[in-house]
Formats: sequence, C-alpha cells, structure tokens
Amino acid sequence: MIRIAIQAKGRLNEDSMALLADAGIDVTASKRKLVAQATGFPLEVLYLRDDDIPQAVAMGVADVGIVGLNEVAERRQDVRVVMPLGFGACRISLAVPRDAGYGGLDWFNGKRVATSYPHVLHDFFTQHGVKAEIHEIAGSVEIAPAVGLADAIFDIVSSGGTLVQNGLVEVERVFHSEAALIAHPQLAPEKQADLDKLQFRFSSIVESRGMKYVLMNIPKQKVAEAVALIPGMRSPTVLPLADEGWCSLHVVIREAELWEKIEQLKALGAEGILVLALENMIR
Ligand code: PRT
Ligand code: ZN
Repeated sequence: MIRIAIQAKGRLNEDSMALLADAGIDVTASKRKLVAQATGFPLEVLYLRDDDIPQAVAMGVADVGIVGLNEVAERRQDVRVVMPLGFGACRISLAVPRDAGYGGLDWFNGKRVATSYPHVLHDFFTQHGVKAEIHEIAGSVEIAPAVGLADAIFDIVSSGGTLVQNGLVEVERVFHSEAALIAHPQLAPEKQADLDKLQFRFSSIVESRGMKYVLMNIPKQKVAEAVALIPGMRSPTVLPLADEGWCSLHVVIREAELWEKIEQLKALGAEGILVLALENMIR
C-alpha cells in the first residue's frame, strides 16, 4: 500500500485524477475527505494544497506525490523526482512593466522584485551576479508593480494573458516546469515495488498520449521508403493484402507530425489511411 499526495483543488487536480483513472486506479470517495481509498491498486490518496506536497512526501506523510516542479524547486525538500508527467506545463519568468525600457539583466540591479518563489529567484540572481531586493508575497503577484509594491515580478506564466492584462512583459524565462511524480527518498522495499508498478503504468500512459495508430495500404515496393519516414518504432507491422503488389502498413505516429507524415506517405502511394486513437503503449 502506498499513499499518494494530490492537489485537493486547483490546476493539477483534474489531470492528476485523470492519470490515476487511465492507470486503472479508481478513487471514488468524496474530495472533501482528506484521505480516500483507491480500488484497482493498493493506494491511498491524500488531498493537500500543492504547496504542502513536497514537505508531506519528504516527511513520509505521503510516500509519493504529484506536484509542479516549480514547487519542488522552491520548497527545498528532500524528495526524488521520479518522472515528469507531461501536464501542468508553465514557466517561472521575470516580467517588468511594458514601459520599463528593459535592456538586459543589469536592469534588475537595485530593483524590488515581488514573487512567491524567493529561493528560485535568489539562486538565479546569485548565478548572474544581480543584486536586487526580493519581496516574497503570497498571491496576486502580478498586481505588485501597479500598486507600487515592486518594480518587477517573478511569477508563473503559461499563456502570458495575465501579464498582458497587467501591463507587464515577460523578459526572462528562468524555470521550466510541469507536473511530476515525486517520491520519498527512501521507501521501504514493498512501497518501492508499488511505486515501480505505478511508474510503469504512468510511463506507458504519458508516452502514448499524443500518439496515433495509423493503418494504410501501400504498394509493396514503397514499404522501405515509408518505414524510413517513420523512425522511432523498432519495426512497423507489414501485412500482406490479397492483391500481391500491395500490403497493409501499421505504424505509430506522433500527433504533432501526423499530417506532415500522412502527406509524405500519400506521396509514396499510400491509400485508405486510417488514423486511430492509441489507448496505451507498453514498451
Ligand atoms: O490551493 P493550492 O495552493 O493547492 O493551489 P495554488 O493556487 O497554489 O496553485 P494552482 O492550482 O493555481 O496551480 C498549481 C500548479 O499548476 C502550479 O504550481 C504550477 O505547477 C501549475 N501551473 C500551470 C500554473 C499555471 N499553469 C498558471 N498559469 N500555476 C499557476 N498559473 C497562474 C499564473 O500565475 C497566472 O497568474 O495562472 C495565471 C494565468 O496564467 P496565464 O499566463 O495563462 O495568464
Ligand atoms: Zn499553492
């Protein structure tokens, strides 16, 4: 039995629960309860604020957790990052008022910067020899310059819309983050065995997301060229068709390059192309 800490509510809750569900782990209990029992895996879910997850895992209150790498970096807790999970992508960036006349990191010398990530910012400034004043504030960091609390901010950005709304421009992208599975540094062997199983399920889910299963008919003499277009898979499946000059080719293609690859395959003579959702990819 292992206990996983998950954000109780907020941006990571839904994707974290969806990942558990895709891994065949059903957590039905109400979110109002602090702890819920799962079925389909020896697992207990502990719902916490994301800020508290690194510490809960470091202390062993939870064995593992799902939290943003931004929180892991800021909280300075002794945890292992087991694997990135491919959702909750964002960055922590420095942003200044639009009319600040920013010309480079020197600009920050002697300035006041508001942030909820003082440790990450301190490290960045130290690394680059910048001497600025860091003001830690808990929330609504983006309004600090407008109300005269700070000259600039260091905050989470994803679309950048919040910065624009507040008359700010992103000038330095300092830390790239996404949600990750973290673990206590030393788990008992039976808990580690459960974590290994969990990691195996998560890995195949994360890997298969954004992939499509593509079937097509293609002239036999074009198979080698088609296969060369689609590296990555060790060996695509090639099945004979009743018509001797043709065969059926099955491949897995990354969604981002799906249309480009399909155009190239069509140019080789591929026909009857079927694109199917890929549920899972077990290596
Ligand atoms: O209550 P609790 O403490 O658990 O939640 P929280 O309010 O501290 O965190 P929450 O739910 O807002 O975010 C949880 C995690 O999601 C963060 O720690 C990041 O790892 C990740 N994440 C991804 C984000 C964003 N994207 C994001 N856009 N966290 C915050 N934001 C904020 C950003 O600061 C900005 O103010 O959303 C606003 C909109 O961003 P733009 O750039 O899209 O306008
Ligand atoms: Zn939080």
